[in-house]
Amino acid sequence: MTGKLTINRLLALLALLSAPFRVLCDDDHDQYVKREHTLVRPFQGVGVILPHWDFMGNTMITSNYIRLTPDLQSKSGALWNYSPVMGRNWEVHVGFKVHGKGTELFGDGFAIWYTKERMKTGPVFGSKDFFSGLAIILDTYSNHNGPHNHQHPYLSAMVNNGSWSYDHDRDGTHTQLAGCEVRFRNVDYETLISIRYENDILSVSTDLENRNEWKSCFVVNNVELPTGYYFGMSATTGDLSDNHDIHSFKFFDVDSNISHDEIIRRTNIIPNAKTFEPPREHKDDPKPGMSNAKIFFILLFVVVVAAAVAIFAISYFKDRNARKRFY
Ligand SMILES: [Ca+2]
Repeated sequence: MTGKLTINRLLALLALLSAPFRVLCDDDHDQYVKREHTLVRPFQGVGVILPHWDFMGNTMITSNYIRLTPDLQSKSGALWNYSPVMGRNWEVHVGFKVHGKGTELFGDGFAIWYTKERMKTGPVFGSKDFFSGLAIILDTYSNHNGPHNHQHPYLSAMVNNGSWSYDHDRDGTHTQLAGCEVRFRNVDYETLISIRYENDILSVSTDLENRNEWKSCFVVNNVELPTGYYFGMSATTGDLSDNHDIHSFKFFDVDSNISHDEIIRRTNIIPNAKTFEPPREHKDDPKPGMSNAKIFFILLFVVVVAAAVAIFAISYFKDRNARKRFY
C-alpha cells in the first residue's frame, strides 16, 4: 500500500465521519463562490438570458426555478454552464424539486454532469451516452427490479472515459461507482445535493429533509477527473413524467495552493475511477431455471438414496457372510 493511498483513505474516512452531520454553511463559503459556474435566483431578468448558462429542449425559465421538464410525457431539457471549470478541487450544491401528479408511476429523473462535451442531447436523462466525465444520476423510475437490491429514487455516480454506455434497463447498476436510496419526490420544501471533489475523493451528500444539514450518500476514493470540463443538468420524461426543477446551482472553489501548471496538467487526465465496477455486457434476464434450493433438495435426495443403497448392500453382504460362516 502506498503512502498516498493511506492518506486518501484517511481523508475519505474523515469525510465519511464528518459528512453525516455536516451543517450547511453557504455563508462560510461565500467568498469562494465562483459566479461563472453559479446559478441563483431570480433567473428571469431581461428576457430569458441566463448569465453563464445555456439551456435547451423543453427547459422553461421562471424567476424562481428552471424547469428542465414539465410533468408531461416525452419531454427533455437541459441546462449547461459555458465556462470550463479550471479548478482542481470544488464543491457544488444543487437545489432542486422533483414533483408531479403521479403517486405510483413517475419518471424518469435527472442527472448532474461534469463532462467534456456540453449541449449534446441523448438517451441518458436527456443527454449524450458514451460521455466523457462524471454523471450524478437521480433516478426516480426503477426500470429493473431484478438483481439490484435497492429502491427508487436512487442516487448514483458514474465516471466514463467515453467508451461505456449507461444501461437504462439496469438503472446503470453495471457501471456505477456507488449509490444510495433517496427520498426527494413531492415534498413541500427545496431539496439539495452536494457533490464535493477534492484530492481525487468524490463525496456526495444530500439534504432532503429540510434539516439544513448534509447526510452522506457515498464517498469514493481515487476518482480522477480532469480540469476544463463543463457542468450541466438534464432531465427527461417518457411514458412517465414529473416536473424536474432546478432552484439553484452553487459552485465553491476549494483549491488551496494549487499551481497554474497543475491545473493545466490536469486538463489531460482521462476520467477514471480505480474502484469502478468493471463494465459488464448487457445480458437479458436468465430464463427461470433451477433455484439453489431445488438443486440442494435434488442433491440431498441423491445422497439419501446412495446411503440407503450402501446400507442395504452392506447388510446384505454381512448377512451372506454370516450365513457362510455358520452353515
Ligand atoms: Ca431508471
